Amino acid sequence: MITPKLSHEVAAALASGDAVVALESTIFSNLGLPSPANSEALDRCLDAIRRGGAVPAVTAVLDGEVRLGLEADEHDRILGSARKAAERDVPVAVAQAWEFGATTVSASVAIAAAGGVRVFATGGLGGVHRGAELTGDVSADLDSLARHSIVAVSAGAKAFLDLPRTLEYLETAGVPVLGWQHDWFPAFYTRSSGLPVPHRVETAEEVARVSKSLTRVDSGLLLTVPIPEADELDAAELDGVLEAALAECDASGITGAAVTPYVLGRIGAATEGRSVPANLSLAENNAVVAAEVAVAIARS
Ligand code: PSU
Ligand code: MN
Repeated sequence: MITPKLSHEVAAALASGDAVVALESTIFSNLGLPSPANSEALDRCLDAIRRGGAVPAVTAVLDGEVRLGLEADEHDRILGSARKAAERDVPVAVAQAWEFGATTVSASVAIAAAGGVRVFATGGLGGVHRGAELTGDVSADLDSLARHSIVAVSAGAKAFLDLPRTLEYLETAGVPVLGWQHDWFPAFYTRSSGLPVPHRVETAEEVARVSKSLTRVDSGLLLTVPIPEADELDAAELDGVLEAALAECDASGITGAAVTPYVLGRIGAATEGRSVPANLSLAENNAVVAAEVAVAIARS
């Protein structure tokens, strides 16, 4: 089992029962957002969590060490070039002393839970890919929520996934899916996928109560938060871009873990960069809600 190394601030917060929110590092690395938007995204998420009265805990593997919370002068290290580390890659990243393993949702959730952090914020969850009936490509993010004690906050799942199957998978895995003051499963850049979310919640206290009543010790839940209205992109335009980008992946043999960085790059180019402020806005907004939930859990 891993024992993550805690930052001084995270260790102090956990010792006194204060609110902590874990963040992944893939979205802030070169695999997630382009520079300098990645740096702005990180600052906005860290600030949002602090303003909400919680302590941020960025996860990463740095020089082969599993980290939960970074010291202030270390945050720059996650903005650079990275090797993507899902949960199953973490032991390898440690054994081979990777300089920077950028943790995905599955790795971050595992590290947060191992360190005793109960709330996690990200942009969009991985899920069931389109065509998964042939490729079998289902993100480890989904199972990780079923196996670790965590409240994961996201703007739904990544836009180019098969969202109906992603929701079906979460149902099969026994992961409660909640909608934050919203009836619809969000589609990342847009507020609604047109698919109803199984349960709507109105307050952080309600989420805290759900998290205390999970039926298994090591299990989590997904709290979906729609992107703020002002920053939403046009759904019809996005659909066209996604279809084209996925067709390019097929044509040029881009598969597996490489699909996300490629498609995100194409969306950025095709929307003339409008996807980037949208991505920043939803990530910050998720951090705001996650901090509120972490404070409610700490008080309850
Ligand atoms: N969504 C984004 N940008 C990202 C990711 C998701 O908008 O960079 C990352 C997250 O770290 C997520 C991972 O956990 O992609 C899922 O990758 P895969 O589909 O290979 O499991
Ligand atoms: Mn995959």
